[in-house]
This record gives sequence, C-alpha cells and structure tokens, in this order.
Amino acid sequence: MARQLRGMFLFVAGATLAGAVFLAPGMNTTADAEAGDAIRIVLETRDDGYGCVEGCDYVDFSDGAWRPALQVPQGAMVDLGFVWAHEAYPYEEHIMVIDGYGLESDLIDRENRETSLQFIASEAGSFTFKCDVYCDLHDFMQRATVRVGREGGGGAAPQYTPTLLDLDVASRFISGLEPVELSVALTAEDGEPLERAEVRVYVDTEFGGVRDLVHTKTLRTDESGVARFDFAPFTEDPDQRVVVRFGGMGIYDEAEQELSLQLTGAPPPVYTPEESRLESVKQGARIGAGVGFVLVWGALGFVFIQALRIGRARGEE
Ligand SMILES: [Cu+2]
Repeated sequence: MARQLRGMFLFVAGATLAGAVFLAPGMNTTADAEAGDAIRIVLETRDDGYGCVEGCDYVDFSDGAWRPALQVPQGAMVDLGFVWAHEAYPYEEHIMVIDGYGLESDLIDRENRETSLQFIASEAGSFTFKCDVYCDLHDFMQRATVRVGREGGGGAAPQYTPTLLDLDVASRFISGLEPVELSVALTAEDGEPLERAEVRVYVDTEFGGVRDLVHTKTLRTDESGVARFDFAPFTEDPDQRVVVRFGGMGIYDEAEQELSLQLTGAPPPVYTPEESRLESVKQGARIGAGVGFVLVWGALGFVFIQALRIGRARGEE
C-alpha cells in the first residue's frame, strides 16, 4: 500500500515536472512576443561599405560590404538603426529609405550620426534600402536589401501603434467663391506627431447619380506632423464632405477622418431669388422713369399748347 502511494506520488511529480519543462519555452516565447520585442539591427555607414554593429545574426554580407541582405521573418517588428561612421568623407550626408515601406529616416551627417527606422515586416519579399541624398558614396548605397521571409516568427504578431488624424478648418461654412485652407495633423495615440507621412485627400462627389470618394491630393506631413491644403468645391452640393486617409507607415496603423463643410455662398441656385428681387427693383425703376418721362413731356406739351392758344387768341383780337 505504501509502495503504491509512493509510486503514485512519483508519477504525479514526474508528470508535473515534465509538463513544466514542456510548457516553459512556450510561455517564454509568448511573453517575448507580448513585450513587443523588436529585432534590432544597427549598421554603420563606413567609407568602404556597411558595417554591422548590432543584430548581426540577421545580416548577410555575402554579396559584399555595400550589399548587405537583412533577413527577418514576416510579421516581425524591426528597428533598423544607422550610424554615420565615415573618415575620408567628412561631408557625407545620408537619408535612408526603404522602398515599398514608405519609410524615410532623419538625415545623418558628422554632427547627427544616428537614426533609425521602425517597421513591421508585414509584406514578404525583398525590399531595397538605400541613401536618398546625392552624396559622394550615393551610387554604392543603392543596393542593400531587407528580405522578409514567408515563415512567420511563431509568436503573436506585433501590434501596430494606433494613430489619429485631425482634420480642421477655420469655419465649416464656406462660400465656394475662393478656396479655404484645411489642415491635417497626424499623431500617434500618445500624441507624438508623425512627420514625413503620406496623407491622401478625397472629396465625396456625385457624378451621374453615383456618390464616390475621389482622390484629389497626396500630402506629406511636416516636422510637426501637419499638412495643409486648399479646398474648393467642384460641385454645388450644399453638403461638401472631405475625407483624409493615412495608409499606415512603419509601426503605425492606418487612420481616417472626415469633415463636412456647408456650402452657403455663391453657386447660382442659392442666389436666384435675390437676383430676381433685384431684377424687379430694376424693372420698377424703369417703369418709374417711363412715367416720369411721360409726365414731364406731357406738362411741357400742355404749356406749349396753352402758349399757342394764347398767341392765336391775341392774333384774332
Ligand atoms: Cu548618402
């Protein structure tokens, strides 16, 4: 009996231990993913090519120092840093961009040496990253790539940071006679402005009985996350709806905002009643002038006839 109990105890203890060992790595992975750990890779820009500073397991230099291939799993959050490290080219300036991700770094030079690009590797494929400034080493810095592999990272997908678009105008009532300035401010949920982001402007229009959003402009936000544009209605619809959209960038999620403007002014249908009133006043004035003309000439004629009569009467005497 005691031996049976001991056996059962050993079995339960063994199973618990095995379970713990089996579960532990899984729990770790989940915790890492939830913490939103980014794959951090830092490259130096040197006179003779890129050098790796951090995250070098993800960097393949087999095509040469100017052509590193970064290999990251699809869905991973990537923090790609660049450090200016030239010696023979003290006036080199770089702005790093990643094709296909719409990302553009700050400018790095001798004074401001570090910058980074954060993005979620959502699209599988090979994307070129390069310098976008015409510098001395420009031609060499055009062929580095980020290769996003199709095999996922396994853990929970990183979350995009929510963003807000704020579309504003001085007054919602517009005359339509001249364009009005609208401003768009793009911020992350914590209020941080998002610069160099692409925002598209659409206008809700009706054409042939079909309502549709027509893309009219593409804007880029400035360093305070703001872009301004002029809006002029191209229909006479009293309810003018403007929509702005940010399609997401790097680690930032997409956002949309709309604004309704009331067209109160100029276009013909609104002014017709006032014009006809003005017209009747004009007509009244014309009739008045006509009556005055008749009265004046009538009076003159009467005086003339009287004068003739008096003259004739004198002549008869
Ligand atoms: Cu450059």
